[in-house]
Amino acid sequence: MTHCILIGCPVDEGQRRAGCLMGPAAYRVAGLARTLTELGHTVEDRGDVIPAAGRGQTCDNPAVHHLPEVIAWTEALSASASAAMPDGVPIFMGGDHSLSLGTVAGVAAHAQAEGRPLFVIWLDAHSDFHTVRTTTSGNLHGTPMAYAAGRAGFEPFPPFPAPVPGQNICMFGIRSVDPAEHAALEETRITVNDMRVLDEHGIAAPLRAFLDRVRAENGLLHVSLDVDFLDPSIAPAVGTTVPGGTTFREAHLVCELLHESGLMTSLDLVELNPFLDDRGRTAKLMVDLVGSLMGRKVFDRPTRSF
Ligand code: B3U
Ligand code: MN
Ligand code: MN
Repeated sequence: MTHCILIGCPVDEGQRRAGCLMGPAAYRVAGLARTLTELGHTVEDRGDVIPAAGRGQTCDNPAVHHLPEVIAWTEALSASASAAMPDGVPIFMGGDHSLSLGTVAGVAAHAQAEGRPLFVIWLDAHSDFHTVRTTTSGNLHGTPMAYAAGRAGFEPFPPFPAPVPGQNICMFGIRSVDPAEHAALEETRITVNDMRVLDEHGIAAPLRAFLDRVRAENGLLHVSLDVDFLDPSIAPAVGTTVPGGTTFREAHLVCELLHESGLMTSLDLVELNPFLDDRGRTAKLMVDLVGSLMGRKVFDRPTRSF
């Protein structure tokens, strides 16, 4: 039994397609709390985070938009995340992916205070490895992984507490990487399991290999689940659809393996744009995936003999 802490993060400023701010409401309507209580967990909904007003920060990259607002979200969400960590497993209901600038920062501060290493699993079509300087779209939802990894180029932001070492970061589902991100990733020890890897080896073996390392080092594990990790044919409610995503079955398997590991200590649900959904279908799928992440399964014993 886990104490699940729902935290609404209605962030919309990290991209240009309005609607992610309705994400937390959609998760509540789709029954996230009920799903968790039915699995035997306790649930506390801390409501939606309210950021302070932006303070007018600027940067040299003219493409970047809503910088002060995203910095204000980062500060507020980082504080909410580090406050929630000692109490249970926070589930951050987004909101676009720029919310992870704050959630991962707060989780990293907590991990540092505990003296434990932090590991991150990034389930996404994109690597989100731009900096404020390199982004060409100017959408800050394309930057949080680089911030957490401690890349230079985030000067207007608070310094990231205890950057996550590259070897502690593992990405899955990747199929859209910009040239600047590609060059920067090549300089790191981040494991990028792109769709080619998943097609060739399946998702279970690379995921188990990473989870073994988290376990061996007694790490905390933050999971960041972007709706576009999933194929747009099953999850249409997302601003940036990228064909060739994971299937319903692959996504559930990832979640089941994560549950079995017992290692996940915090979770982001990001990029759901309910305005683009088809009668709540994507919101319901995301809630079902959280069900698998938190223990829903057909049989208790995962590998039965045939
Ligand atoms: N890498 C591109 C596209 C992108 C990143 N994250 C999303 N889209 N959702 C960018 O704009 O930085
Ligand atoms: Mn993303
Ligand atoms: Mn994405």
